[in-house]
Amino acid sequence: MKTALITGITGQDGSYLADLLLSKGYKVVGVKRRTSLISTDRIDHVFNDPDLIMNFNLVYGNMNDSGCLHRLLIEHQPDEIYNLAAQSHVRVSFDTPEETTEIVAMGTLRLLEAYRNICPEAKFYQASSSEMFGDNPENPQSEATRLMPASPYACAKTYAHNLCRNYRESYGLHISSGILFNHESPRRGETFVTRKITRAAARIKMGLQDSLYLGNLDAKRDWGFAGDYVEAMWMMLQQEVPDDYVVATGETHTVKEFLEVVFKHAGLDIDEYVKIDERLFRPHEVPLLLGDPTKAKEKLGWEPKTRFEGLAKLMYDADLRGLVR
Ligand code: NAP
Ligand code: F7E
Repeated sequence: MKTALITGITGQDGSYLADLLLSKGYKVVGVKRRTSLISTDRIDHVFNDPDLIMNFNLVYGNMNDSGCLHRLLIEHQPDEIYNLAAQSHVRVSFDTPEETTEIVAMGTLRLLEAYRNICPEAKFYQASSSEMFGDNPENPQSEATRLMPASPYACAKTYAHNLCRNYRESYGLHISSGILFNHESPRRGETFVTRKITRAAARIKMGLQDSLYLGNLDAKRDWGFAGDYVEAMWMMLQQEVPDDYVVATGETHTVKEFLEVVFKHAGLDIDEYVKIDERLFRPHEVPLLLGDPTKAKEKLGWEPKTRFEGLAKLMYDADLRGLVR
């Protein structure tokens, strides 16, 4: 039985990846930081399933604590390591740049050092991001596109991305980075724009909320479904040769288009409920992200199954179901 260690287990991707690996018969070690409130909502279903919980081990750990990361790798000797932990909110990274850098950049360095010293035979996945393309107007963006990060979050991810390539080349380690474009789901954090919209629409529909404040509606993103994207992560670590891959749908849409699909599906009038709040604009916006997933398709055989409209509708439906339950 293979053992996979996942940092960021309580996050959106950590939870989908745990589902996938448990379904494939892995033993999963999920690393969770201590929080003052319980933060395991996204993995509670694993605890409630006697078959899954047998192979699941939730352990405390923190990307800021080298000793702890070393101890976890010594104790669990993983075959695969998925580094998903992050302060992942771009807007918030402008407010907490040092904390973001500590977790995303230095945290990755700490984990890589533990990995190369303790279990260098393992395979390592790094959660890189399309935000690294930032200010580069070239599109669609591929593995060859120059990185021009435009936020503290993206700068920290770029450091971690470069470091992973450097460790792969310097020490011959099996490290692959997935340059993932935005991916969403009913488990998406409530302050990211897609979930903010679907949650608000469901609450408005149920009479629990009377307005939705948003920032820049013109930004364009390449949005896919998180459940599809964790499959690409796993596929990367099944390759003989490690490499970097763009994971995207190859379609881009504005925030306004997402809003329109959701409000139409909900039977709501945008003009009646949606207001623009200048405070939600960013100090520096990334105007357009559009990925070219050709390499992932050709080398991994990966393709997205869920498309833009279907994604928006399934997220709204899930939020509505959550309220009428
Ligand atoms: P997420 O929902 O924000 O999850 C982040 C996870 O990291 C949470 O489990 C969080 O724990 C954990 N974490 C934060 N600080 C930590 C620390 N100091 N030590 C240990 N764990 C810590 O993010 P996601 O959407 O699942 O994304 C997963 C990864 O992919 C992230 O690295 C993100 O930057 C990257 N990424 C995401 C996207 C996307 O569109 N979703 C696209 C490209 C790349 P708490 O639950 O305690 O906060
Ligand atoms: O913003 C605009 C905002 O916060 C998308 C992270 O997972 O994907 C994510 O980063 C767009 C931006 O995601 C609001 O200005 C308008 O243009 O949902 P978001 P993000 O910044 O693209 C990348 C790939 C990651 O790696 C990150 O970890 O929507 N927008 N109005 C808004 N955004 C938010 N959050 N809230 C608004 O009210």
